[in-house]
Amino acid sequence: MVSERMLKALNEQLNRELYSAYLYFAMAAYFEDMNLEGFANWMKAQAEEELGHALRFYNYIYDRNGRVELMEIQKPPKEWESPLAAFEAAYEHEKFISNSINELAALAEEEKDYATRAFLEWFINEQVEEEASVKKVLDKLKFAKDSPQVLFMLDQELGQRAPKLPALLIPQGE
Ligand code: OFO
Repeated sequence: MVSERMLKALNEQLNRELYSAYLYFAMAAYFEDMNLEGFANWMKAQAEEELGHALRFYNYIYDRNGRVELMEIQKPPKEWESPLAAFEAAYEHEKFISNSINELAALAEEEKDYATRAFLEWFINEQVEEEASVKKVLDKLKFAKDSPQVLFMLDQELGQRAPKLPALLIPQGE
């Protein structure tokens, strides 16, 4: 059983993970509109992985005999100034999420909730990967500046990304 304080914090993180999925779906839609299908694919894969993160929190809350409480999901932006601006926003968002995971870990330590602290280890490592993968694209976009050729090549590259889906999210028949 987790404390009321810990349960509230876990439910808030579940909401942030759902917002992350929402944000990346919004970015995918922005790229679809620009006919940058590879970028859209990358963002959809990112959004799907975020649903996986949300599911981990959902399941963990029940594993600890808690109650999931779904909250309103904030509306994400619809447009960005450029692909670069979208990836800058994605990078800022990932840093925000890393920070909130760290705060959760600090709370678990303060509460001597070592099971939650251990559960969060996966997310601490995942955030290193999340920040790095967004930063990698961001750096390439900075390098591309306004070159349509480089943007096209990057679009091809980002089209290769496949999501790492948890079993529950894999559509039947695949
Ligand atoms: Fe992007 O890692 Fe979850 O939110």
